Amino acid sequence: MANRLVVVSNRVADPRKTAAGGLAVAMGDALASSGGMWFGWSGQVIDPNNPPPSPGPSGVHVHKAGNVTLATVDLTADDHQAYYLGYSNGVLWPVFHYRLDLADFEAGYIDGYRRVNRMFAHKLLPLLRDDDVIWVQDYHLIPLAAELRALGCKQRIGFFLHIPLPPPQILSAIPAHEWLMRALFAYDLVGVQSQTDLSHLHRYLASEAPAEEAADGRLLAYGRSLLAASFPIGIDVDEFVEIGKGAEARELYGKMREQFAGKQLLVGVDRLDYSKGLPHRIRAFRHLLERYPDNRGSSTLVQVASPSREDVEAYHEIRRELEGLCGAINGDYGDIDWVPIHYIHRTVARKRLPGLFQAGRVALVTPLRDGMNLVAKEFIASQDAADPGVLVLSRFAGAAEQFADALPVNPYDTQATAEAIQAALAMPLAERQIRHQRMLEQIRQFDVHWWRKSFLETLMES
Ligand code: GDG
Repeated sequence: MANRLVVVSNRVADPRKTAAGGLAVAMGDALASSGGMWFGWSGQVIDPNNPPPSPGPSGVHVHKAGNVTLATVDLTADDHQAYYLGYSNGVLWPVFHYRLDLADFEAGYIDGYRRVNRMFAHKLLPLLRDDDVIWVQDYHLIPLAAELRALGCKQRIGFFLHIPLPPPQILSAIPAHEWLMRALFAYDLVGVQSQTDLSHLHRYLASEAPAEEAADGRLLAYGRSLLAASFPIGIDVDEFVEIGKGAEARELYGKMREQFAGKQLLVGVDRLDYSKGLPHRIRAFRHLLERYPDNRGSSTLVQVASPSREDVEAYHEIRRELEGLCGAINGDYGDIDWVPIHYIHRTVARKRLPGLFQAGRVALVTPLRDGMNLVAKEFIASQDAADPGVLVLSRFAGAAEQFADALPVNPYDTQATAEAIQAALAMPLAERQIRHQRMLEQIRQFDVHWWRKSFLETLMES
């Protein structure tokens, strides 16, 4: 692509550094291959009455990272509270994950959300070139294109939603839902993770706008047209395989083999987030020990729950609940020489992560809702094809649309989940091999390079 790529997301990461995962990896890959600019929040919260030395008259910090320009802006404490904690993570994140019960529709939040999106547009516009292609990421920035268009921006702008898009009945509980969904029409292309999400968008617009579908599949509403499609995000399979061959991963694998010799290991790796279904998963594991006592003394669950958004209240509760559940199982079932659950509330270095996946016989990926879930793909990429582990996967993860060869579970049904875990632990080698081979083909075909290329090509043709 000859045009310069400009990625805009809430946070920005240096693509040369080994990133923490998820979005950072995908964006780093997209930018590093073509060069370009990455614009977003610096991560700094400032006091407007006592600001730190200004980055310049524009208020934008600009750094070069190889062939990528990183341009970041600071947020005031009020903006951080209303835009980031309040609206993005206190309204959009819970509602888009079907958790209306956790949403806090306080009126002031949406003002902050609009204010920061407008501020982003004002700071970004002077940095743009005529032939730039702009790719906006995720729920923090839904109205950004509308704000840019209001300032006269004519460049192509695409949007990708990394989290699920809920059904119309849930979406329309957001007081400003119409404004939010109308804002999507300022984009030239809107991408979602799954066919399910896409069908929800169509149904919402058909009933609320109401939109009509044109012959070419575009949605016509609000006097405009919208091209929307699903682009399931993938991982960089080769990169993950390479990390898996590195010293740090091999060392962790070796240690785990030694520490858990003769045990069947189940692994879970998630941000500590209520969407990931961790308490349900722990209850299913308890049920497994109850229903299939042979697992006592022989099966161990290693659950990494990396700290996330600790300044949002709902996250404190899930942490307490999880600690209570794990402690109770270890107390009730553990023995001097066997601990059922190793629960780790820390971030494991990315270079070590494949070692943990390699040691796992079964991966538990059981979110209550997930846009995609990259951990499922990283687990498959890490397995030894000659003796692979089994993926137990929630039917409510976007990844479930791609993985017919995982063992599907309804995470709310803890008994059935326990049965699926037992089936995974008992699965014969030949079946494990064939399932793994087919899932590996999937993640290789639909990897992160495919995701980037197919989104950007569609945007350029739009
Ligand atoms: C959002 C959507 C969508 C986790 N713990 C550690 C760690 N991780 C890494 C994983 C993986 C990434 O973080 C998590 O990605 P997920 O896809 O599982 O989930 P979200 O963070 O919620 O991401 C999701 C994704 O965006 C991409 O579109 O798939 O549905 O919610 O890479 O490995 N990495 C390290 N230590 C940890 O402890 N290093």
